[in-house]
Amino acid sequence: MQLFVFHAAGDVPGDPQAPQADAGVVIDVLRATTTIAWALHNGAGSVAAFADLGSLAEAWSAWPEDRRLRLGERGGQRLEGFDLGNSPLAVSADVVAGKRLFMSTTNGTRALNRLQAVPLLLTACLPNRAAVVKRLLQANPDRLWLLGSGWEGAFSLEDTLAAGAVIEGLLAGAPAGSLEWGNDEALAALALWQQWRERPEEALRQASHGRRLQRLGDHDADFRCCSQVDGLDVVPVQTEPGVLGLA
Ligand code: 3SL
Repeated sequence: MQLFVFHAAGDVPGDPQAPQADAGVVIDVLRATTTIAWALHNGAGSVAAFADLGSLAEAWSAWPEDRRLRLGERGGQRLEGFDLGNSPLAVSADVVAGKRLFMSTTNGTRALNRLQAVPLLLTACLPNRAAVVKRLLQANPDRLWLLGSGWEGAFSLEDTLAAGAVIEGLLAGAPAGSLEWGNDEALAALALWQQWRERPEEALRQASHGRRLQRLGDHDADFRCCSQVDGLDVVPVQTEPGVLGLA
């Protein structure tokens, strides 16, 4: 398995319709992929991810009213008129069970959109790291792309940190000699994780998006949730273009 890490959707090479990877993992630790994992764990039927709000509105209006919720965020804040913002704590079972979430966020859903044509597409966060690693080892793709969502095209510390955590898990579980570095970013991600693995919450808080969230208000519970490592046994998988579920 060749491992590649990209820091933002714009860094991914090639034609989005003909991706040169067998599997992709989208990561948005703060907070989109953490929210997706918790929503599906708490019984949401599926999460449909949209890069733009126009397509979201169209798809949402075609879905039965009693089985739909709109979840949206821009710049860290909930979108006007939406049912939910992008906090993993808001997607509790009483709110999301049996519903399709129509979701659009600043960076996470754009990253998902960029890898939509990859044959096996998963989302990862720190809480479901071990579950994602297990699924990847079972699938054993030749080329794996780990895509951090970044922030408006730029590097995000926390996403690359989690890419490093996934790589650490793969190195521990894969047969010796079966993993290959696809790019230097993958090696750098592992080094970043090794630096912070005992204090992930501190890393999230020091990261630029972590500081942005702290400026916006009290996000202590979100930081605690997003920095938990392992223990959440769900793997969001793209089941149809742009839609994630548990398969
Ligand atoms: O950028 C994104 O997609 C969001 O996850 C950002 S936020 O954490 O909800 O502010």
